[in-house]
Amino acid sequence: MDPTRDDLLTMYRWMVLSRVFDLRVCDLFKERSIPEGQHASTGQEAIGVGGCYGLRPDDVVSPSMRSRVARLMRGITPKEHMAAMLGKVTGGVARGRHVSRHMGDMKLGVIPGTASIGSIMAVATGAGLACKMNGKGQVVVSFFGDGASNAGVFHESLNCASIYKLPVIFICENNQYAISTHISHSMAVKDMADRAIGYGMPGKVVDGNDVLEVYRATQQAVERARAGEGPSLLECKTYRWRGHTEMNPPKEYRVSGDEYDAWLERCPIKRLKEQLLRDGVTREEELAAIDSEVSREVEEAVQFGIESPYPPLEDLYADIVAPVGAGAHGEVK
Ligand SMILES: Cc1ncc(C[n+]2csc(CCOP(=O)(O)OP(=O)(O)O)c2C)c(N)n1
Ligand SMILES: [Mg+2]
Repeated sequence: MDPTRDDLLTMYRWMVLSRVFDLRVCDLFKERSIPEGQHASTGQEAIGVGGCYGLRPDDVVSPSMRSRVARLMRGITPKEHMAAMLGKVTGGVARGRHVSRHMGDMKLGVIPGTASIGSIMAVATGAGLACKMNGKGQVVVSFFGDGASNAGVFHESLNCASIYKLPVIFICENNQYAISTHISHSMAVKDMADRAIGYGMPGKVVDGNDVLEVYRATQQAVERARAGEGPSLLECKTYRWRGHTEMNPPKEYRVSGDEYDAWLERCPIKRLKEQLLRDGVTREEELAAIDSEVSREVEEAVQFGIESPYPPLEDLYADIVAPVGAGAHGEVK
């Protein structure tokens, strides 16, 4: 379970890809090239990466709005993802006809998102039931926000997953805000992970800005799930760096003046980088080479997206209703 040098550098690469992709999308949004509001994951990269790294290809992931990197790690390419952002026909299975935060691909085990906050947790729980029935030891990783954890569907999903001992790892990205509401106004407990007691499953508080801590906690929960012992709840504490969407100012409504700068200091990428250098795992030049390669890959993705065509008008109603006899689309294989 201890990550090798290769693992560490690959995790670093995913985190940088997430950051560069994210910030480029924010620029494109400001230039009005992107037709949807953007929910940036800047500052939260360690959760998606630590939660997905080391999963089996046949496992299932249910990304939240902020764990975009989960889709990339499961095999949706940066080109496809960027094209989806730009509403282009090359943007994955929905061919540019959805908002990209709902992007999924069941062939890659990525459950598409839903608009109603938290509701996807019920779908992830259902996928957990499918995994259990398949009997192949697959697990589901379900990402969601602190705001989502206050919705009724959180209770229904965790209760159901625990009763049936489903192999689901519930990962809360507690970035402390739901739009403009701070958790102190919406949560009666200090640690959301304490709620796990009520569902008879392990609950753990994790430093969400430490990719290795997220990775280790997830792997422990994955082992338990594969062994048929049921679900776990991980509360990854982190901070939302930007506005709820790129249409909102980043700093208004923060509860305390210095929290913002203090959290920026805890940047998960800076932290991993410092650790890798301190431990002699790598040198500045090797990390700089990864940074430039990632920037090039993102620029190629932007170019690809910009040059791709929009979906044809005739496609507008395609795939809304399955043709008779088409069979189930989107089952867990
Ligand atoms: C049922 C429902 N209520 C309200 C909304 C509007 N809404 C969209 S995102 C959001 C906040 C989500 O907060 P959180 O779960 O903490 O996720 P974060 O944005 O912080 O990642 C809300 C209230 C919604 N989409 N669905
Ligand atoms: Mg939140």
